[in-house]
Amino acid sequence: MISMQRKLRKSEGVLNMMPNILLAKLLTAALIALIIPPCFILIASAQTQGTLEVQSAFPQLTFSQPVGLCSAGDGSNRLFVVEQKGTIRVFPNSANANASTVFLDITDHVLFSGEQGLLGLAFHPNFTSNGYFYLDYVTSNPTRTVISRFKAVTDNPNLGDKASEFIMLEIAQPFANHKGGQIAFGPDGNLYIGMGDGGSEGDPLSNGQNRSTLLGKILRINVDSPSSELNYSIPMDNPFVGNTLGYKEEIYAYGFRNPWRFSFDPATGKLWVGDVGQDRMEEIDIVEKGKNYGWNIMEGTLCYNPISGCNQSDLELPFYEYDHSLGDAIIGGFVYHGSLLPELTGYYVYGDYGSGRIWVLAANGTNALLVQSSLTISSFGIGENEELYVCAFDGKIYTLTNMGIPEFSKEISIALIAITLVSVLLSQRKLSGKSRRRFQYQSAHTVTKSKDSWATVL
Ligand SMILES: [Ca+2]
Repeated sequence: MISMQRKLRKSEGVLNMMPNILLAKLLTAALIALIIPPCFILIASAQTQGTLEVQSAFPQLTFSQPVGLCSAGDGSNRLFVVEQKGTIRVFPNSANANASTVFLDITDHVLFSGEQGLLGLAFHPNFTSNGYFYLDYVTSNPTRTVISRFKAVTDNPNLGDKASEFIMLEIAQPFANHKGGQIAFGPDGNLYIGMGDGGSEGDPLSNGQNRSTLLGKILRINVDSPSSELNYSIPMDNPFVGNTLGYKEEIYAYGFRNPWRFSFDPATGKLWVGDVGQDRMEEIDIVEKGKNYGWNIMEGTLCYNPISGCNQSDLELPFYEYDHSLGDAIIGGFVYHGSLLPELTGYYVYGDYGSGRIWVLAANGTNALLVQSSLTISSFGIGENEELYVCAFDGKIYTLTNMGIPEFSKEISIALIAITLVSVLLSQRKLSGKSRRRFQYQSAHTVTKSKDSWATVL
């Protein structure tokens, strides 16, 4: 910017010798140079205060309460969006996609209210050959979570067969919130299920610490080999297999409040869980078999019950946590392995429902803000291309992108035309020395300020 100021000064003596038309062109160019940077800043500042921005991934598609996104892993490059009311929509993973179709509609099965609804979808690792996919939804009379298997229509992979439902597991729900909802196949081929503590506030039934209930747990079941008593089987190395204390053998880990979203890092096999906090702390756990993640003895690293002096022995503290000055409900994300943002490779990307912030967390615990978005983030998802998508309650699906130079908007174009006209009019006058000096001062000031602002944004 210093060099630009110098050039302006040098041009002072030249101005009087120029024909009007050349003067107009010069002024136009100078004004464009002055006006554009602030426009960029306004655009960039409006969308982000982090290093990335969110961008609508499928501008022509809008969904109703999207709470999940995934692919079938079958090479079709389709995306499936879970709508909380009880539908799954499918569309080709293309920014130009202009329509989605209903893959499955079980709205008549689903209790859709608050945190309840159709909450999770996972395709079987062998979906290509068996057509199986699994759902986690809440239903009524009595209120309960249902984990079901469905099958895609054999000759139409864009249609799930509603009549094919095979209920794997039902879990009674005492209250209307904290349902968990994520289901995902782990690298071991087993189905992992995130179950909340059953709801209300503060875990009044102490489900998180009670290993005789499936509430407040991460569960692990083998869906491929039903047993004599169950529509699934218990993996032989589940931590409480064969116990004589009445502990549920489906439990993989316990002490969770509302593990709404979790994911596996395909590179390390680690299970990353975002456990939604009560009033003070949101936490991320890297969950290992058989361990106790603390709720409701602790909320993050803070004692919850009792509020001080709690017994922390044998409890796993969070891998990372943030307090409620930064958000109010963690939305667990994914370790990134896409190609569009190579600087994020191997880092965990997650967000917050209330604040719209999206962060990146390194394996060494270093955390950084990526985007301060205005979104009400409900979930993250991964496509077959390994790229990361963000589901938001405005009905849109977003991606993260680097802040590029925005294309001229209509408004900016109009402004530039207006500036050009003004500069032409100005060029018809003989500029006085006074007006030239004023112009120079404003130019240099504006440019310098713009640079500072731009640097701040970056
Ligand atoms: Ca915890």
